[in-house]
Amino acid sequence: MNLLNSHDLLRFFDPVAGTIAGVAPTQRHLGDLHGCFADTATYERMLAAGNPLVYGVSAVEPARADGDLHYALAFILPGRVGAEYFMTKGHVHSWREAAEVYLGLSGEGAMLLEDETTRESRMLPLRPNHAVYVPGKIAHRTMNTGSVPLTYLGIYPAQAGHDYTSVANRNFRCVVIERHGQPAMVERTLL
Ligand code: S6P
Ligand code: ZN
Repeated sequence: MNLLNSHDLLRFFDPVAGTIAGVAPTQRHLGDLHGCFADTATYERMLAAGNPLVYGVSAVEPARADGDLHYALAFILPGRVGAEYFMTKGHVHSWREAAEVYLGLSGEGAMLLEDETTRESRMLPLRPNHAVYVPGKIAHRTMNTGSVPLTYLGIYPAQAGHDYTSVANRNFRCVVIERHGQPAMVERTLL
């Protein structure tokens, strides 16, 4: 097999829309985010009034051989459930050792990282000219903290996979809320 023909060598993306030409985004609506928001009363009220689109992910995942890379361009729309910013479901990689690099492209956001074992949490900014390194074994979730769509690119090993279940079962220890006009990380149980 010719190596140069077996890979998806070139793609064109829109850094403001957060989409890749020829790739249909996987769409996540508010109803797909059950259990993510600490303010369940506001979540249920918003869901009853409609089921808005929250984010979309366009993944380029052509091959799965050792050493291959995958990448995904994502957008998260601006919005909040109570004080909590619109966010992704969040996951840890099925192959726990798989790290990932996020590059902020447009808008303003934050990433919540959580060590699976110690549950130590960090909040990091994600915006243009910011690169966030997500080490292996670290659960990660992204939120839009601004007023326009947040877009970013994530690059990860082809074998990484997504484990949503273990994150959904124990949830992130912290949530990111707007406080005095700024993103702040607080313990979920304190909200
Ligand atoms: C994949 C990478 C991102 C996320 C995207 C959506 O490893 O971390 O492309 O898939 O941020 O988040 P989630 O939690 O719905 O996959
Ligand atoms: Zn990931």
